[in-house]
Amino acid sequence: MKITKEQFKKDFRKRLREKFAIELEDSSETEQLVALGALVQAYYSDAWTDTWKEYLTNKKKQVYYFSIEFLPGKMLKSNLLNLGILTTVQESFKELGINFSAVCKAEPDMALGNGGLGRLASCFMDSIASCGLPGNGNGIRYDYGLFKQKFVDGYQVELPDEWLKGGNIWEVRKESKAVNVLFGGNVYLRENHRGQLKPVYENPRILRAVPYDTGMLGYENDVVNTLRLWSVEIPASEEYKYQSIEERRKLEDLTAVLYPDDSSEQGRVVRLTQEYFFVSAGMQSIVRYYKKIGVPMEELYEHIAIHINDTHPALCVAELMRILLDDEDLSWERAWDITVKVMSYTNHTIMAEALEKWPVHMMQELLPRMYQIIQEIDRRFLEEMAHLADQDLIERTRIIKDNQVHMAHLAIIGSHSTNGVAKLHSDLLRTVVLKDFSTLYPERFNNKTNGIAQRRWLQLSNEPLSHLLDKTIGCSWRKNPEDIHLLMNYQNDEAVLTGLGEVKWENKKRLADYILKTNGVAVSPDAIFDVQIKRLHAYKRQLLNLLNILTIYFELKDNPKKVMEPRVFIFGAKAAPSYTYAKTIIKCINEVANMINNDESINHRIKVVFLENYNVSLAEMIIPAADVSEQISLASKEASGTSNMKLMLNGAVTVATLDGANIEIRDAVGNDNIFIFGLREDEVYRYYESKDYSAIKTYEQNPMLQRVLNAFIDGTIPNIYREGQEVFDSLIKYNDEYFVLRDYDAYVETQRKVDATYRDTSRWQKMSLINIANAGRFSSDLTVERYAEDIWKIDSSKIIVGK
Ligand code: GL7
Repeated sequence: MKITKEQFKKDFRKRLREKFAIELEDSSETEQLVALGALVQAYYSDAWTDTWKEYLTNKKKQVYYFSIEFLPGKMLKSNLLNLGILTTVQESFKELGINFSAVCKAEPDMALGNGGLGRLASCFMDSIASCGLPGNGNGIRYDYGLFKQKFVDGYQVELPDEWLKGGNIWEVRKESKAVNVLFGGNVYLRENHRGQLKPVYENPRILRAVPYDTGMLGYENDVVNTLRLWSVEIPASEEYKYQSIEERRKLEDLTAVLYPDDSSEQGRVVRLTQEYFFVSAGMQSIVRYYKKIGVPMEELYEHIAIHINDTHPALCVAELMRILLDDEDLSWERAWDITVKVMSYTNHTIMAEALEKWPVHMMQELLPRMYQIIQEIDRRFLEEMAHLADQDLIERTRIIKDNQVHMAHLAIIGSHSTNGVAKLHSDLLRTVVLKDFSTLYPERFNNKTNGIAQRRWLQLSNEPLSHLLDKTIGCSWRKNPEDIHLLMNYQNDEAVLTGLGEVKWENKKRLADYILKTNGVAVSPDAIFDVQIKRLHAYKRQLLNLLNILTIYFELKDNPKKVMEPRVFIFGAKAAPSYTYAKTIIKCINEVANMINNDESINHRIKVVFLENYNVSLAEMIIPAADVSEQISLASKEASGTSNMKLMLNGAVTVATLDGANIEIRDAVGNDNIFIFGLREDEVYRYYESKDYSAIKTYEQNPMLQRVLNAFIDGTIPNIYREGQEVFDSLIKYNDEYFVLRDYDAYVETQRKVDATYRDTSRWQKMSLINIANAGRFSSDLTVERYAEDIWKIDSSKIIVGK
């Protein structure tokens, strides 16, 4: 949109008065934020209405992305950028004497997700709108986002994230679109007057699902799609049943927290309830909308695509069947045919715990109608496959077995597409993890390598680099991410390389200031900034990083004159509250940091910094400042990774195992511009088969490794009496499940190469440039276009929205 500064300033003052009966001069940053949010919303409200009307009148096929997590972070700057008024607002604020960054800071981070999976969903929302694709998100409006992490004596402490306390400036409550969702009770089938079998519900618990919609703005294209998040309420008709506050609260708590503690049965019931809650509400609202376009139910798949993001929304399959059978009177065969054509599924991990299974008794009690339908899907699956010779295969792939409902099986059998999120991951799905299914349905399997929204991860979070790119290769990269490749023409241009160095230094300085403020540790922007930011998980091997840090530390202690570049090791990671081993690692990193940072004898050559409360906003500050990107998961375990792409785009050079999307990054930049080390995935599998890995042997044969590991248990690292032993045991007594020791030597050696390469400044800057220049292919715009074309069959070509 176009707006002059004068007009904007007038509008803004007016909004402040309308909202708070206040003059600009007396307003607080939060009031300014709320007024600006309301104004921005007013600016895009026409485009929002035009967008859905356009979809409606042209009966455009739309995708609905069902995800139990969305992780948008702050949305103000992104909305301003996409509306095309970011600079206007920044300049106007300056003229008004308002601190724009402080206003941005006042916005809470919307963190309705844990990590990569939720963030990917939000990158997709941005890209779907920016590519002009008709698509919407469907999820849960949690009252509390992902916990706030604090460190107390080096331990992780979790505090509630009350992100809604000051209200959410972007959401619109859609009272009129509320639906009821039924749980529990008894369900039996009875013949109606037309001879059809229909369910009769006895004593169900009825919950009201109220949607809150948020506009998802496309980049300078007047498209505004919808993210619909559901919140639970008690329906008026049921009020009388919940007279005590406690009973009410128990119900209302259903959408309170993002990840109920699944170590207890009660927590697991809440989680399953949440899953059905947002699936049923979303599905009902889609069908209601569909009926408005006035096309027969049989053609549903020509107008609607539903995407199941990981197994959490897998009940979409059974719920659509329920609606088509029970409410729309379709035959099973017709309903099934439609359902399979409508649904598609993405698998995001090969870790077994993520392939959800629910006990039969739980599903029966909580979701009796769902269970009946799943039983019938299972029965018909067995019938359909009965002709196959391999009866074991059928047993392995059926949905209900061992008294459990296998949600991934439901998702695969009930959809036309199953994809992994990087080439290697998709290959492993086909050949190992879901091999049986790919034997049954080879045509359903495909790969869609993840991507990242480059608007947020470059244009917004790294303005200095963006300006340098504009100056060097023009501005087309802002719309067409692959145009960043033009930067390759400057790989030997001294001025550009120096410019890149200056940009990086500026970003490092900003991060250094933040580190000093938050951690009280002084670090120099001249040091290598070595970054590992991701959830804390044993397979991601933050521990391997720590072992290398200790190695360097001991080398420095032995030889204070050791030739090496100063380095700052930066960590950001949250551990799941019930994952004690991950918390142990956090404590160990923090204690090593204390020990090293306070040891004057090594002359500040290395520093270790663990930043608290890693989230989207913090990522936006760390990533532009990174020199080295640590992507060191055990090969085969990280499905894709997406911080690897963000760091590369910002000029960090990757130290990586050949895992997930690291392989595609290697292919993009070439072996000379990345540091690859460690076991390959086939070697990992060979070890699993041969069972001849001995961690203790590795330990015994390597004196430095011994010294490093002993430091965990001999008091060298202070204050980790219990934790040190736990780490030591995990490696030695329990034989090092993630081959940390096996990869130790290779990793230490590679880090030495990193050090030597960094010393050659122009070589390093060239590597950095090549990484930036080749990151365009990891734009989520391209990823969603592939989903749109191959899986969802939706298109943007004819969209002409608004003016
Ligand atoms: C994840 C994968 O672990 C990660 O590798 C991938 O990039 C991401 C998005 O596809 O999905 N799976 C998962 O359960 N989480 C992830 O981040 C939390």
